Amino acid sequence: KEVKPKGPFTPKFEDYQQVYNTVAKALEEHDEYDDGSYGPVLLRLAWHASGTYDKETGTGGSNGATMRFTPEGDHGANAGLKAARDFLDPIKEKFPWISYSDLWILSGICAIQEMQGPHIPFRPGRTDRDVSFCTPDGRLPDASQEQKHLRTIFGRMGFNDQEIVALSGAHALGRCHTDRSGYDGPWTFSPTTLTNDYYKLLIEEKWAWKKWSGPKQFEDVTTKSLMMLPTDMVLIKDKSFRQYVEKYAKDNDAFFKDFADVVTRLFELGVPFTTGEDARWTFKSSFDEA
Ligand code: DDH
Repeated sequence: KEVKPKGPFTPKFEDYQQVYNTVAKALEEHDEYDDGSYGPVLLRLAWHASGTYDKETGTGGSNGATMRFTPEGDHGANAGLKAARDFLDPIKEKFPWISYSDLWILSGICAIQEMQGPHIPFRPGRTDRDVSFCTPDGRLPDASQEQKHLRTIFGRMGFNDQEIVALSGAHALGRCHTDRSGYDGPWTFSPTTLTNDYYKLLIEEKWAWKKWSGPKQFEDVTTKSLMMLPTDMVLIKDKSFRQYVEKYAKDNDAFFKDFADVVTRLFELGVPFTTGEDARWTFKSSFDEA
């Protein structure tokens, strides 16, 4: 006979791991999407939920999941992220006790780990907020800009040059869509596996302006099948950024370590946790030994 727990349900690590496993299974099942995975767009959802943080006012960040609402959901930078939110809806229905904001971050972590990236520690504690907490447009980076813009946008979140470069390695994953950002194509030849190829390609390939009527972007001269945004190229033009591109191009372990550290911080921006950093958990991925 089933024994129902008394009082409110307090989810534990095992419960969150079950959500993780369900996201991982859905990723595997829906391999018809894009390059074979919803992983990149799930990661982008978690990043755009978090990257609105402003350290001066404490507004924005991954607490709240306010991208569910207009106007934030309609901000240009968030075009296409409905695909990720819709993907997660059935999972939210299955686990009604988890907040959207915890679910989006947990799913971003799941996406990274299931695309063979490093483990990203997680702690719950995000609560969903109403439309009045939507952030103003313009807090996320604009791909047509230069180093000054990158330092302003990421500086507002609290990140330095090394952290900007480490975070940008996420562009090993996924692609640009003409019907979303206007840009077109993937950055690497393996857009559903996290590697340091983004840095290697930046340094080793020859890049030239793509000749087309779309927004200004770069293409690789050899195959013309890869792309870089103007903001990506800034990372090798600017001396301070470039030293980290060179470091990560040479050393995938160093990239994975720094990426895990900075993404952990990114995903916790603006969250009023009642637990300490020692309360973070690490989810088991499909690649880990049972
Ligand atoms: Fe990004 N990104 N991103 N990005 N991003 C796009 C796609 C993806 C910028 C612009 C774009 C980060 C930083 C930057 C991912 C993760 C991360 C697209 C294409 C544009 C444009 C969208 C589309 O058309 O569908 C700019 C500018 C910056 C910057 O200035 C540094 C960071 C920090 C991350 C992260 O995750 C930590 C991912 C993943 C994608 C692929 C999405 C997809 O659907 O595929």
